[in-house]
Amino acid sequence: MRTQLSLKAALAIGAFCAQCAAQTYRRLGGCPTLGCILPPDQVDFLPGQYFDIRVEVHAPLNGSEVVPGYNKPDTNFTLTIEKEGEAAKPAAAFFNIPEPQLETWNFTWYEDLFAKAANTPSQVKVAAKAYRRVALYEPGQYVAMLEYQNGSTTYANWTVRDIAPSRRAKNVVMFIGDGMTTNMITAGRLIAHQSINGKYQSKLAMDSFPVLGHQMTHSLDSFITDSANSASALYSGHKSSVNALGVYADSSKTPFDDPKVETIAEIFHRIHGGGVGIVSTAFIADATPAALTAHTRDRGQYGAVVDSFLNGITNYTWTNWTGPDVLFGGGAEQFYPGKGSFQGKDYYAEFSRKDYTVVLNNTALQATSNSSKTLGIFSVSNMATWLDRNVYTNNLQKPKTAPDGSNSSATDQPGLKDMTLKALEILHTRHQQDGFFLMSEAASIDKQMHTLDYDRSLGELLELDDTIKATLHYLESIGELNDTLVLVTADHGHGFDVMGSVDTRYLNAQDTAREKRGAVGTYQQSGLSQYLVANSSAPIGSDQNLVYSEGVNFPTNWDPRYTLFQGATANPDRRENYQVHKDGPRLPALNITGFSSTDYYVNYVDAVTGFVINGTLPVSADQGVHSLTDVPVFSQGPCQENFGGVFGNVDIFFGMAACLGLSRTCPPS
Ligand SMILES: *[C@@H]1O[C@H](CO)[C@@H](O)[C@H](O)[C@H]1NC(C)=O
Ligand SMILES: *[C@@H]1O[C@H](CO)[C@@H](O)[C@H](O)[C@H]1NC(C)=O
Ligand SMILES: *[C@@H]1O[C@H](CO)[C@@H](O)[C@H](O)[C@H]1NC(C)=O
Ligand SMILES: *[C@@H]1O[C@H](CO)[C@@H](O)[C@H](O)[C@H]1NC(C)=O
Ligand SMILES: *[C@@H]1O[C@H](CO)[C@@H](O)[C@H](O)[C@H]1NC(C)=O
Ligand SMILES: *[C@@H]1O[C@H](CO)[C@@H](O)[C@H](O)[C@H]1NC(C)=O
Ligand SMILES: *[C@@H]1O[C@H](CO)[C@@H](O)[C@H](O)[C@H]1NC(C)=O
Ligand SMILES: *[C@@H]1O[C@H](CO)[C@@H](O)[C@H](O)[C@H]1NC(C)=O
Ligand SMILES: *[C@@H]1O[C@H](CO)[C@@H](O)[C@H](O)[C@H]1NC(C)=O
Ligand SMILES: *[C@@H]1O[C@H](CO)[C@@H](O)[C@H](O)[C@H]1NC(C)=O
Ligand SMILES: *[C@@H]1O[C@H](CO)[C@@H](O)[C@H](O)[C@H]1NC(C)=O
Ligand SMILES: *[C@H]1O[C@@H](CO)[C@H](O)[C@@H](O)[C@@H]1NC(C)=O
Ligand SMILES: [Zn+2]
Repeated sequence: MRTQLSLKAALAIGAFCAQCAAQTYRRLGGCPTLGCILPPDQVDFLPGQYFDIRVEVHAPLNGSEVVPGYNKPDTNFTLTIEKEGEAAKPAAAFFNIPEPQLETWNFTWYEDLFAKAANTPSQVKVAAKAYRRVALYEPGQYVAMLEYQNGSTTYANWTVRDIAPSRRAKNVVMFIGDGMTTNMITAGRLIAHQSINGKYQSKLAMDSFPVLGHQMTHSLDSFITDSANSASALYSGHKSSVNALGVYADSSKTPFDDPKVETIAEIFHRIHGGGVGIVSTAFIADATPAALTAHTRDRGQYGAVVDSFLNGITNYTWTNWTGPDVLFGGGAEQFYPGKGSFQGKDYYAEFSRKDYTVVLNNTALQATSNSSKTLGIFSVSNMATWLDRNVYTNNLQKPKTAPDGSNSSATDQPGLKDMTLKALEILHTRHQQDGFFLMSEAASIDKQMHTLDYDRSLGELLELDDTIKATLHYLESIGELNDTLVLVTADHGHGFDVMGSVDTRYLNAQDTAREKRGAVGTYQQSGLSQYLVANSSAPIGSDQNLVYSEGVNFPTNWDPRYTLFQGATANPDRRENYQVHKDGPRLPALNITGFSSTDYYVNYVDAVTGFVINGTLPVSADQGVHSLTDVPVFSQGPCQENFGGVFGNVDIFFGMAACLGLSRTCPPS
């Protein structure tokens, strides 16, 4: 009795220390105690949404969490589920599934920076079970209880939201400006729209949306998120850990067995047989597009991600996903046969075999039928930026970027607007009755912000805005605007802002760094924007054939004498001259021969006329990072009222799912 009580007390103390010591390094996110339930405490579900449950019991072998006399995990743990007001039942009985097999493994983790520096990982032994593809149908409160090690318990309180299965929107178009903040939108508006005496003569398309909200982007186990984690929250209503796509991260070795949660694309297809479009300017296996169909805790499993687009999750009983109607983006290296593709297979051929039309350039994209499923892959890696496709076009001459894997350059790439409009044409043609869900991502707002290329990042943001404008116009022309919920949001931010302007002629004429800094003008010396704004209906970079009521707005001059004094707060060592990089995207920092290859220094040829500014990040970082800020949510169409105010990123999923009528409050018969 005494021993047992002290063991229980020791387990409690171990759990307490896990929280206080392991702040930035964790044994397992979402599991502060030695008994883990995933999905963890405080999560919400859509009625009828499929998910897996993972339970793990941990026995620390060394490190700060060791419990005297406890060096192997209890294998006789039990999980019960209780619906509020009803009796608790063993989980397998509750879900009417066979009791899962016991699994065991071990893993190591670092408790803090000292442990990492000394290479003394703590070891943990694990006993675990996974309850696969279950669902909760009746709205209300549920308590999952894990009892382990003779008397220790972990609770997870779950809420099944009270969402009626009625459908209000036929279609959803979700725009994601990756990394896009209100500060970036403000800067984009400044350089692309004319104002007279402080009054704008035109505004962004986003500015016209009737409802504006803010979403909080925190993840399950860190307050700064990455795009995998945040996309999972946006599409599934479940926050996760950095690098995880559509799963809660467990501690097992394989990145494919983690407990999954069903995404909006999968549910929409399963319930309504609706059309799904996935469009991105990133390599298409990247996190934001990937999170719609992939279920892995490692976003780096690019080949498997591409396989999941086409085949869904093949190795577990999961949904009846059969591939999107439209998949457009970059990332050819995961498609042509070779070391980048899943099992070395030719994924152009795999898609063709399943009746996809495959297009590899913009000319072919525009000419292709509106009625077939279509795969469009337009470059190796990320697609070229708007600025390089439209202004500094020599930068498209980059060998080995062609999507066929040859040595040639990808010179005929569509922009986000071309891809999005074609996607809409196909989705509309194929899904007149059941509607569609389209996710369109401006990925390089984030990517160019990471490498501190503010001009390219803002160019991408303006291209997104132009795409939004064209989308609203197109939806109206086909009579679908009133039936379409249109959302514009981001997945997280970067600490970017504009603080004034820079007289680049003065800067270039000075000799020393301290003198060059005198070129920065703040407050009244910031003056007015010197970026020239096109004021016609067919300015640079626009599609001449597409008629809008107002002109699209991009600057016609990206190299004025007075530029923006702009920057982000998290940086590697870098040089700044506050001038557009005409020779291609920036490379602010790199590793230098003769020094440790994991330390990054200023790239001296980046911004030669500028001056060195030392970084704020660890020297192992060669680019900027994400930040804490809430990000905007613009909405219009059916259910727009559900997206005003301040809410969590997961609420976007619940809002879209509610509007599309995706909840099911009783099991399929
Ligand atoms: C396993 O747990 C059950 C109840 O939770 C208990 O009745 C049984 O004795 C335990 N078995 C072992 C081997 O500890
Ligand atoms: C961890 O697991 C591996 C393989 O499953 C095994 O060889 C090893 O002995 C285990 N380590 C500990 C400390 O249990
Ligand atoms: C735990 O034990 C392993 C194996 O002996 C050792 O390598 C590691 O440094 C130990 N960790 C701690 C925190 O003591
Ligand atoms: C579990 O704990 C109770 C008292 O807390 C004790 O009587 C019992 O022997 C323990 N069982 C095991 C298997 O340790
Ligand atoms: C979880 O549910 C249990 C049982 O209903 C309750 O006692 C506990 O307060 C709840 N915890 C939280 C954080 O809501
Ligand atoms: C799924 O199973 C197949 C056949 O065993 C295997 O080839 C493939 O690698 C597995 N996929 C993943 C993502 O693990
Ligand atoms: C575009 O792709 C088509 C085949 O789909 C090909 O015939 C044509 O040459 C390509 N054009 C360019 C500019 O690469
Ligand atoms: C696709 O639809 C658009 C808009 O309705 C139309 O202009 C275009 O000709 C169609 N393309 C093909 C190949 O049918
Ligand atoms: C769309 O809704 C607006 C406002 O409710 C209405 O004036 C308009 O006629 C509707 N258009 C169509 C095509 O239904
Ligand atoms: C550092 O640079 C060298 C060549 O300059 C390259 O081979 C190496 O991979 C780089 N290391 C890292 C960590 O990027
Ligand atoms: C500042 O940056 C330069 C260039 O990368 C580097 O040599 C120097 O060590 C940095 N200073 C500090 C304090 O990191
Ligand atoms: C999943 O596939 C879609 C499209 O083929 C069907 O419309 C759905 O009815 C189907 N769902 C189930 C549960 O079979
Ligand atoms: Zn990013």
